[in-house]
Amino acid sequence: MTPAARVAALVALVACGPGASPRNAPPADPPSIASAEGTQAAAFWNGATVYFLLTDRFENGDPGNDRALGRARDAAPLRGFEGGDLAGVLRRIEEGYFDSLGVDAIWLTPFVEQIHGSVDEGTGRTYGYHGYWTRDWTAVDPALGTGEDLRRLVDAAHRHGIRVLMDAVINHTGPPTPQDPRWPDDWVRTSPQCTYRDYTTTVDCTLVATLPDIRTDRDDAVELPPALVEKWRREGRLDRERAELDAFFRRTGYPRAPRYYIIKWLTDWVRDYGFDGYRVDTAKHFEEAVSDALKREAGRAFADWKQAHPARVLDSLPFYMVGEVYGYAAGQGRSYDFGDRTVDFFAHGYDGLINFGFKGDAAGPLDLLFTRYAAALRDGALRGVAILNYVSSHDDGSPYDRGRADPFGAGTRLLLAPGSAQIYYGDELARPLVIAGAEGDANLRSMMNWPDLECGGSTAEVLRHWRKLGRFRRAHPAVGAGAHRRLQAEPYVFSRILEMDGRVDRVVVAMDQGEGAKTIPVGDVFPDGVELVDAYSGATGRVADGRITLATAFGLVLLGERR
Ligand SMILES: [Ca+2]
Ligand SMILES: [Ca+2]
Repeated sequence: MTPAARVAALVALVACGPGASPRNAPPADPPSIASAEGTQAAAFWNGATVYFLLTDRFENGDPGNDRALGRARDAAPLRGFEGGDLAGVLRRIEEGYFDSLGVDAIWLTPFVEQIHGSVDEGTGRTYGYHGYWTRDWTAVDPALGTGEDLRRLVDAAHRHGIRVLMDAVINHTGPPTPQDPRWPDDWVRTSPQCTYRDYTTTVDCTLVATLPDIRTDRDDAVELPPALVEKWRREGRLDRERAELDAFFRRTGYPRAPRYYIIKWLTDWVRDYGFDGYRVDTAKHFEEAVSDALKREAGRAFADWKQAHPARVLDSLPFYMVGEVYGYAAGQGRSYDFGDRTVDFFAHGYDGLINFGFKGDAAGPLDLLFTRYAAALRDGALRGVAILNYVSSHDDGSPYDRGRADPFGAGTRLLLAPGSAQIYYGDELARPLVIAGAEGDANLRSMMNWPDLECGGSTAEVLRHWRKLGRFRRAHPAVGAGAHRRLQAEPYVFSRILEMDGRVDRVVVAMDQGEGAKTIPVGDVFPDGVELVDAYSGATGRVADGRITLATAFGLVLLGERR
């Protein structure tokens, strides 16, 4: 791929779709973050918008699967399966909901088969509706749909030029219950519980009391758990699964240790369905060798999928892995401190990390945040890697603006910040984060508030705001990945410029403007005579004397060249 083609792929994001010529990445090892391909990938992902949703809580596309597995209806409020499913996500993809928000990638909560029973961790009886309580890594949970539903979802997303990130859990199994036997002792430990004092008390321990910790440290061979053997025999696929495992271990030469079984199962979804990346759960609770191997095998699986489906390949971007290192903040650079040891997760398979510092940074001066983030990502400690910013999430009980007092301001901050933007489902509809009767994280996970949108009013206005920003972001990778410069302090005006191999994307953003006529300095970003369009209002004008005058009804102006 020539440098110019690489830039075209980066800048013309929307143009990447079915029918684009396949450019298969070299299959062997994933590119290192220091490589040219890695730099291109970091620019893409920092400019990208990722939509994170809980499949069970987004849209019920198939009421026929709501009672799958006969799970009891005895959960505490918002702690059982609520009916959302893969068919519901597919429906929204096909109707263009994600396109309308400028979404580049959808991150689905884990869809693999969950425990059938429930546990109470002190916040009420809870089922595995969230997907983080695995029972079988090789099956789709029937309450969310079928393998065919999953295939349709990924294919439809790709047709829309949208990538799909799978949520990969490797640190723990689901909790044992009367219906869900504990995995054998050579697979898991059930004590001690993590105390987070140092590396060992974060890694070699159970995350919470109920979650058996996979023995990711072991290298000696283990047998398949008897319960899984029995399940697969019942389902008529035991021989096939065993043969596939034999082939995997023969090909890779890995020992038959627990982590490699799970890596085989996780990467099969990539090879068979074409997932474009992983969001890796609880990344600081297992050894770096695990993420190294997971990335290596996922990269191979992705290359295999591309080779087998040339017509469906989006472009040459390599497999992407973003980690959840709980508490990591962009300000920490590349060192996460366990107390007795620091780890550079970016050197162990992760192209990006979730930025738990954004919500705090976003509460401070905006130009300070923008200046620091852009500098770190472009020329500083985070050069060549990505961060994923968020204002709310599924397990952050102290999000930015918990009361949804200003969903417009939250959208402006998130979607104009350097780095990837994570829209958590409902951020764009001001979905409430405090729910009467709900305990703990259930507050953050209500059913998507589509009815509020149908009512119009302020919810529809909030969505319009997020859509304009999201589409501006998608059209202009400079927003998330470009160099930042303040052009005026008050009212605040700034520019972002992304140069890649001779092609340049430029934007100027003006905030806190009054309604009506406004004059915005564009510095030397755009030469006199150039016609600019304001993506927020649709107004156009020409630059004269280093400024542009427009009349719009809004305080926010999003300027780029008319294309
Ligand atoms: Ca359903
Ligand atoms: Ca662990």
